[in-house]
Amino acid sequence: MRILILGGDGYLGWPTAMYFSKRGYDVTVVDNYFRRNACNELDVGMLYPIPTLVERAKIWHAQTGLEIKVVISDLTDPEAMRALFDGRVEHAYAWAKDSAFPGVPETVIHYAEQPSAPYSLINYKYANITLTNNLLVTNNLMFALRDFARDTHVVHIGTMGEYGTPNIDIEEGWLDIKHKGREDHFLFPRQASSLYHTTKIMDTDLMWFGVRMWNLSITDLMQGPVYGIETDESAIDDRLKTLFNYDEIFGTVVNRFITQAVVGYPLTVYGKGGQTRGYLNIKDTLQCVEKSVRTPAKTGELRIFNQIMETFSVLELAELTLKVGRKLGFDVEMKSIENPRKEAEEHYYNPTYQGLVDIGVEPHYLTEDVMEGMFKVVASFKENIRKDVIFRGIKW
Ligand code: USQ
Repeated sequence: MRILILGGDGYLGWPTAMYFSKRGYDVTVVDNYFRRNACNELDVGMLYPIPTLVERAKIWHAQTGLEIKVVISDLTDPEAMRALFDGRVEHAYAWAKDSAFPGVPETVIHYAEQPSAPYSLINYKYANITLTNNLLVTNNLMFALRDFARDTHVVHIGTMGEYGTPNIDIEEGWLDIKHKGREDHFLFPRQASSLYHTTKIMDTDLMWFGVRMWNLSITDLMQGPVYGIETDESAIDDRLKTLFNYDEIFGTVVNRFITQAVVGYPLTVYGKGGQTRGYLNIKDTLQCVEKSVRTPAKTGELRIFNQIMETFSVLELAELTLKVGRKLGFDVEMKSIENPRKEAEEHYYNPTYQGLVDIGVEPHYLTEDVMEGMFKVVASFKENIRKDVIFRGIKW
């Protein structure tokens, strides 16, 4: 099966590319280096340097004999997107053993988005970059599918943040509503708490439009914050590790807390710490995406799964980090700091997350052992950790 991964250089994109390549899929990755460029521009630091996407594909090939084709292009340009489906000459590989157009992909995995809530609220300029990047890429994809590939299944990464923290149970994407004696089936009410999350709501709306108008087949995975570094495929060569951010802008909370613990920076619990979210290991992102690819949405279906394995409050995560860090001999403290975000710090949170398990996903959990493993990897790069990028206080 031919798989096209949009955003193949990111935290999830590169591990996904290796995962599918290893399992015999014909993988092409596309990226415009947005994440690397933004990290450089904003001077956020990363735990370790990573090779370019072409270098990674070559290392992967040298280690496994498998080919991951690389295209460097900006998918906010509709022609760049369309070239991936119709094989025009503009479709130029930055690296491929065989540069012939492989044909229309049977599956597209769409990660090509600005993924950070704080980035989207730095100022109006970054808000606009987030809006234009995320919405244009998704809309360009919808039209490329309409014109060239209506049978192609799309797996898109959405976010649990689309739902916000409502005072009712969160269903998997849809809700039956009874009103004045009549009943209908609607997208679950969405209320995002950042502009980034708002673009994901708009993505869902664009995709739902494409499904209704053109009978497209789409799976939208509402994912919670991801943690982790290693996957089975990266274990074969250190240079294949995914990028790892621990800064305020691109780092997610578990990865940040472990890094803070390693350098003795008091864990940055925002406000009361009662913010509860659903979390998952990066290995489970790969499993969830693969199961979704293997059991695709039907023609004319927008299928939504909540992609989380367990829920924690920020305080619970800080306490776990404290316990594991101290056990390993690190000098760990936690400190509540004024919350730079506008979000509920104490709230009801009861999401449903059964759909992915029903199609065969076997969850990993954030146990003390798993966290210990992450501590060891992060500690091996301790000398690279920059305390100055851990907190800068981007306000909502
Ligand atoms: N938090 C802290 N201290 C920190 C960092 C975060 O208390 O140092 C809190 C935040 O205020 C928030 C929670 O931890 O309540 C999660 O924050 P996060 O930065 O890990 O996650 P978030 O900004 O919500 O975004 C991340 C990913 C995004 C994805 C989202 C899933 O960056 O791409 O969509 O997780 S979700 O949170 O379910 O919307």
